[in-house]
Amino acid sequence: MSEHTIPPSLKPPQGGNVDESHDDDDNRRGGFTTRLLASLAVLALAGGVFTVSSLALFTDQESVTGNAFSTGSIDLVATPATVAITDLNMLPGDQVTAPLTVSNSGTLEFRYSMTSTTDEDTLASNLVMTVKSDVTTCTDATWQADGVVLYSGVLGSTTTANVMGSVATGSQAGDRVLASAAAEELCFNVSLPAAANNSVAGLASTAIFTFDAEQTANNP
Ligand SMILES: [Ca+2]
Repeated sequence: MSEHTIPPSLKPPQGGNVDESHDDDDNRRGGFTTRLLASLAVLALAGGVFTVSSLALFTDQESVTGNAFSTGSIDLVATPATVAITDLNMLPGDQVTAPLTVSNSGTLEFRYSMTSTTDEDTLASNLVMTVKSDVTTCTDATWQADGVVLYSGVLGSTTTANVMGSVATGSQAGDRVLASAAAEELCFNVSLPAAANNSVAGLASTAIFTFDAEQTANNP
């Protein structure tokens, strides 16, 4: 850095009238001293900036990448999606049997419950529906051979009949647990008892089966 030059305005007065009073002399000296100190302070600051920028430092920086987040999903799939079981023009003593597969297509384990809602109550309350798991062959002839009875009762009701488990959050009796990507086959059998009489002749009832799934984790 080149040598700093003190501006003439900051230099002490040269010569001057020796007859001037000491007070004036002192004021000029005081003003000069103040201006000189201020100027030196500015020069010192400027010099300081040059000094910092000329330092060489060792540094390091490390980045931790990939801190990703996502949420899981609950996705119950019932197959078939419609007309899982049907029988028209039934007579007393008739039955129909058909499988329905419940799959977990989400990424999280879930537990599910099932209800049945019908569009009338008379025939629905006379039809007997049985739902079983673990049936080897789900047909009229073989559905009773093995498996576990999950439900046996009316086909449903207009006010919604509970078939298995509970739609209430949390684990209740009858709730069924399925891991992600798992599936289970339910075997449905609907019969019109041989004792059915003319009071249910000529009726029709359609049921909607509703499955409700909920996460099992953080949901005791
Ligand atoms: Ca539940």
